[in-house]
Amino acid sequence: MQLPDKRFIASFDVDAQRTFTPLCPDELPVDGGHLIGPALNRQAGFAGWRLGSKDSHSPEAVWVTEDPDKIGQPGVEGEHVEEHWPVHAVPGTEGFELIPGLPQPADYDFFVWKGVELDMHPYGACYHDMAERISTGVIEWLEAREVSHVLVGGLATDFCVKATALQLRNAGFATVLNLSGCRGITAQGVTEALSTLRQAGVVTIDTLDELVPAA
Ligand code: VGL
Repeated sequence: MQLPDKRFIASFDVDAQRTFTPLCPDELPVDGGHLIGPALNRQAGFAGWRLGSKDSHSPEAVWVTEDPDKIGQPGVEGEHVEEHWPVHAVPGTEGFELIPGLPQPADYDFFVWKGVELDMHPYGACYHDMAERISTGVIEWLEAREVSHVLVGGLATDFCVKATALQLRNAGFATVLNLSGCRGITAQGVTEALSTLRQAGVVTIDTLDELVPAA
């Protein structure tokens, strides 16, 4: 895929947090999630801007469950929460931290902390609510800089990465999902996510070698 000048390209590290890796086995470990740092750093090298997001959840959130049968299952009343999950991404704990090798949040050009309210658990990083009414500012920030292309990676492919890529595509950005910089929770979830994303016009690439920088 041919890319424009770097200043029109942003790179997005979605929820690349230890909570979604085997470093935090009691939270929401995703196979290989701790290994994507180098791929995300390389991805950022194709872009003029680097954005990131973190899940930022209370252990008292309404969607918290310890029942393994409930994890990933719907059933919380209200429009802002779709599924139950174990406690994860709690500020002040190891799981909240970015995976090894990434910059600190303060070193990104733009950063989103999401899911702070007890009854809100958004997946996408562009809106605070599931109804996609309250912007986190990502889209407006990119538009203000006339960014046209967004390269996306992070955790997990089948939830927050998928939702963020769809939101960016629906906002009109040429959106590229870098599969070398993502890991998913389930194989079936990833297959379904990729199908949905491709139908929406998101370009998926297996490796960054498929990108051709501007001359
Ligand atoms: C995520 C499940 C629950 C994600 C967050 O970041 O993909 N998945 N919470």
